[in-house]
Amino acid sequence: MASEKEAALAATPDDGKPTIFDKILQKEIPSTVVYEDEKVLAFRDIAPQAPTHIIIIPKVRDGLTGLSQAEERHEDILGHLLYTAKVIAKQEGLSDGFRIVINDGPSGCQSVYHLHIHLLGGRQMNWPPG
Ligand code: D5M
Repeated sequence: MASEKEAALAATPDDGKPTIFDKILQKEIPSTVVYEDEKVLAFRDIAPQAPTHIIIIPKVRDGLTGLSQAEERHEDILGHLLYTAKVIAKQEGLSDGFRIVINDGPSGCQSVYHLHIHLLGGRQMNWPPG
C-alpha cells in the first residue's frame, strides 16, 4: 500500500467525482461506524495511526472538499464537527487527552477530498508532527 504521503501527492484535489467517503456514506463500502447524527458520520480509520483513530465527516460535502474551501456558510457544520470530536473522544474513553488533525491539500498530506477530522488517541503523541 502506498504511504499516506504518496497517496496524498497522487490524489486529485477535486475532480467532482464521489470520494471513498461518499461511498462509505452511501454504505457502498463497509466501515466501522462509531457515531452518527443527522449532520455527521464518524468511523474508524482503515490505516490507524494510534490505538484510537477515527475519521469524522460531514454527511453533506457542500463544497467542503477541504478546510481551505470553507466559507461563512460552513461555520455551523465546522463547529459541529469539532464538538462531535470531543463527544467521541469521551465516548472512546480518551480521558488523558487526544489529538485532532485536519490535513489540507498536497502539502498538508490530504488524500481524500471530502473534509474530515482525524481524532487520534490512546497513546502519547509527539510534537512536532511529521
Ligand atoms: O486522510 C484520509 C484518511 O482516510 C486516511 O487516514 C485513510 C482513511 N481512509 C481511506 N479509505 C478509508 C476507508 N475505506 N475506511 C476508513 N478510512 C479510510 P487524509 O487526511 O486525506 O490523508
